[in-house]
Amino acid sequence: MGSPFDTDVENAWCQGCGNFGILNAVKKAMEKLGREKHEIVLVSGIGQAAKLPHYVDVNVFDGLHGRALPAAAAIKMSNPAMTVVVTSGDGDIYGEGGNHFLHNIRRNVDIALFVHDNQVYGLTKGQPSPTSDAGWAGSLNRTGVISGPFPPLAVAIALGCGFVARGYAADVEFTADLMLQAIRFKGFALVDILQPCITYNKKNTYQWYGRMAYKILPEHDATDRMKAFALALEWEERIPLGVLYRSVRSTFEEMHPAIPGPPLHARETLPATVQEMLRKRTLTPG
Ligand SMILES: Cc1ncc(C[n+]2csc(CCOP(=O)(O)OP(=O)(O)O)c2C)c(N)n1
Repeated sequence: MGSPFDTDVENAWCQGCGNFGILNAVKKAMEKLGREKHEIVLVSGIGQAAKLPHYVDVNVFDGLHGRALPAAAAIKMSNPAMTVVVTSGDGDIYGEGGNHFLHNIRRNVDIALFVHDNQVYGLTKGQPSPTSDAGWAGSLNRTGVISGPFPPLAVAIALGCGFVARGYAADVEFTADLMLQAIRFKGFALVDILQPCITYNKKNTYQWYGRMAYKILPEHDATDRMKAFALALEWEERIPLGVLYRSVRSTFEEMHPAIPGPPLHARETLPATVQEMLRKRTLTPG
């Protein structure tokens, strides 16, 4: 059955790719969110995962490689009433965009970030990504990865990210529910999603994730940061799915003195104010 968020853009993903489950989950979450299409913007970087916004009928912005978050932050700051969601790959966000990942969490900009974590650079045909398992050997790294993997959830918790969760592309309903919670959360919210890449990652397959992944028990107290941290570091034998950590603090938009008030497009620009600014600027040496 179709979704009101379908587009007629031709899909470029491999048949059976984990990205399809994530796309369906995004559309389900959008349907349940109950906001108008023009109130939502999907932002991405570059990669196979970063094509997702093309397939969802809302406002979209494709940033440069690794630069989805700065664009998303600017959109949110200039119009805080918008629902701003970033969807992109592990290479894009944790590699090229790693610095933006750290500092947008630290600032607590109210953005929901969904990472398609296939542990490989898919679009560029199989190089290891920051989350590739140590020892993993792909078509472009035949002797295996030497470095240990970047632990996104542990890093996010360490930085005080208020909503930290993990989904799984093969469990669409479960992942859509995490996405909806992340979008409704006030502050930076991360959902890292296990996403099998059937073409370039022959280790972390549907079977492998299916064996390793388990749902966090309902008794888990998501406000307990140390317990959340311990869960975030689980990987070698079992991979926890669900909300690991939850805590609320003021958002960047709430704290920034210039942001509260009407959105930028609705503010009046008085020529006299601009002239005064220019006059001061030309009088200021340096
Ligand atoms: C500055 C820059 N460096 C490198 C590239 C080449 N490049 C395009 S996509 C990509 C990797 C994307 O990997 P990931 O984010 O994991 O997404 P996937 O394709 O696996 O979904 C790279 C290295 C680029 N476009 N721009």
